[in-house]
This record gives sequence, C-alpha cells and structure tokens, in this order.
Amino acid sequence: KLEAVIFDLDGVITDTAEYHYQAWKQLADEIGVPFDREFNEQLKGIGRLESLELILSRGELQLTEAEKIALADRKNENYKQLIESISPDDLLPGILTLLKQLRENGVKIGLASASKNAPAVLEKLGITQYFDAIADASKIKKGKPDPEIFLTAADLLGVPYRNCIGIEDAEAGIAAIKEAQMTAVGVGNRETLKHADWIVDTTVELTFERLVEIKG
Ligand code: B16
Ligand code: MG
Repeated sequence: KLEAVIFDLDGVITDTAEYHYQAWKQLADEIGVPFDREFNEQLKGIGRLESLELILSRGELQLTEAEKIALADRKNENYKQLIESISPDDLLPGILTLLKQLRENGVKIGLASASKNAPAVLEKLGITQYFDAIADASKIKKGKPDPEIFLTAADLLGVPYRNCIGIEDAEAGIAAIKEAQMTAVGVGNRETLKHADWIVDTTVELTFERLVEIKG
C-alpha cells in the first residue's frame, strides 16, 4: 500500500545536480584534478566533505583538515552563487503535479536530501508547504548509501518503511532506499541506477497512477 513518497532533492525535484557538478568542476579545475561527468556520478547523493575526499584521492592530494574545510567552503560558495536565481520555474517537469496529487490523495510526502542547502532550495522553489517531513544532512549521522536518511524521513512521517516509495537519481541513493526496505524508483542513468525497482528517463514519467500501480 502506498502511504508515503520520499523524494531526493538534487536531480529529482530540480536540476541542482547540474549546479553541484559545475561547482565541483570549478574547484577541481582550480586544484588541478581531472573532473568529468562520469566521475561526477560517484558524487551524486554523497555529502560535501565525502565528495571532496573522493576528488582529493583522485588527484592523490593530501591536505590538512583545515585546508579541506576551506576547499569544501569554496565549493559551497560556488554552489550558492549558482542556486541564487532558482525559482518555481526550475521545478523538473511533472513534479508539481505529482506533489499536488499525492496531497489530494492523502499520501504523505517526505524529503531525504544529503544537502545542507535543501531547506533553502525548497523555499526558492516555493514547495516547502508540500512536505510533511524533511530529513536533511543536519538530522543524520550517516550519509547515503546508508539507509539512515530514508528511515529518518519515514519515522518522521510515521509510516512503515514497506509502505514508502523512495525516488532518487543517484546510485548511492537507490542503495539507501533498498537497504531501508522501501520501493526504489530511479530517475536517469539506467546503468548506474540498475538496482532500482523501476527506472524512468525523466520526471515526466513519475505520475501518481504509476506510483500507485508499482506499490500494488
Ligand atoms: P551540500 P541530494 C546531495 O543532495 C547531492 O546529490 C550531492 O551532490 C551533494 O554533494 C550533497 O547533496 C551535499 O550537498 O553541499 O549542498 O550540503 O541528491 O541528496 O538531494
Ligand atoms: Mg540526487
């Protein structure tokens, strides 16, 4: 039974995944580490400092904690500039309709985003009011692929895990949803998301009817 849908933010609700890519790319260029879209797939859904660690090890760079924090801050400054102008027009196609339909049909709505910027992005998109629960980086200890963020969202919603659908664009996110015993829907790359229960190419395919069907 479908009782709740828990959304990832970046890459599912809006295309901030592209801005994360650009912000990391800018930083990687500055510190001379090769960076492309394929490598970036590994960073999706992963926290800020963990992402930086992956970039540093790719470049075989060893830095002090203080230097790492400074670089992570620099990436976040790049990112904040890029998201400055986000507006409701930046909602990915079909998402607003889906949020409204879930509401009308009494299905609860949760957010499971590794991003510390998540609440600010929801505000800019004008959709904060649709969310019954928000689990973001400030509420959890372990990031995706650990299931903690999805379990926390479901607990806040008061819904059994098996009655939840999680929607993700990242490999680490799909792993987290499966580990949480929820139904996993992947948006995007069929290869990296192959462990999802259902994969769509774009958010237009995420209709309420289809989600109900999947849950049976
Ligand atoms: P921040 P999600 C994740 O958000 C992004 O996919 C990932 O690329 C980013 O590094 C992470 O948030 C942390 O974001 O630097 O804003 O705290 O996909 O879980 O919504
Ligand atoms: Mg994502």
